[in-house]
Amino acid sequence: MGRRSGDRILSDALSLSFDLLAPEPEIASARLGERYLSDLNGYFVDEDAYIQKLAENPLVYRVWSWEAGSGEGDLICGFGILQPGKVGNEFFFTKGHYHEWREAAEIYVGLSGEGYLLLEHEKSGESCVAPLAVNRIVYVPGYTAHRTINTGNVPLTYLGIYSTRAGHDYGALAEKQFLSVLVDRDGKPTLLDRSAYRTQKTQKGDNQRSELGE
Ligand code: S6P
Ligand code: ZN
Repeated sequence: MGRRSGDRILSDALSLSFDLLAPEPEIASARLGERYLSDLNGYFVDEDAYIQKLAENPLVYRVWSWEAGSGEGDLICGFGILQPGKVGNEFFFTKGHYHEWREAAEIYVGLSGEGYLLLEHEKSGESCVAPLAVNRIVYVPGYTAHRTINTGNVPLTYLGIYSTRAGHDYGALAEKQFLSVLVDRDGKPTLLDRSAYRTQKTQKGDNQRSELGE
């Protein structure tokens, strides 16, 4: 049974059930993308820790994209599962992107787990983290790079809802990276300036090496 809306009949094809906490989640009629640690080469500050962890090459996240309609005014729903883990002191995260159509905003809905969205404005470079957890939504405005970060011990699951016109621009960030990093400092997620953190890491590395007499 359906009801007419514009040129489309509303039907079961417009409704989807999902369970991201199932042992092997499957989302019918959605496209699955997977990213392993090896897909995040160059993204984490601590390169030694990255190389070490690469031996296991864990799955970092899965995203299903459900496109119920492909017209200009339609929406895509992304279902994300981001695993817990760290590279050095940096929590596992998604690659992060701008939307190709810079004006396109997005709404994230937290379903389970604990984490944050790292947001960075393209023009001002201003950045912040917004908590993403159950019963939390985050509005990502246009012109804003966004990355999901899992700061908990269990998978972080969420929805991201955005325009079919949005598109993804990964290149701009792959080159310059986010200006901030979220690291575990004495058990607390702490937002730090990336370049300062990198300098600190390198100096520590040098000190450790000199302590070892290398
Ligand atoms: C899409 C939306 C999410 C991300 C997902 C994975 O606009 O923001 O569905 O695709 O969180 O992140 P990324 O940066 O690898 O696409
Ligand atoms: Zn997005």
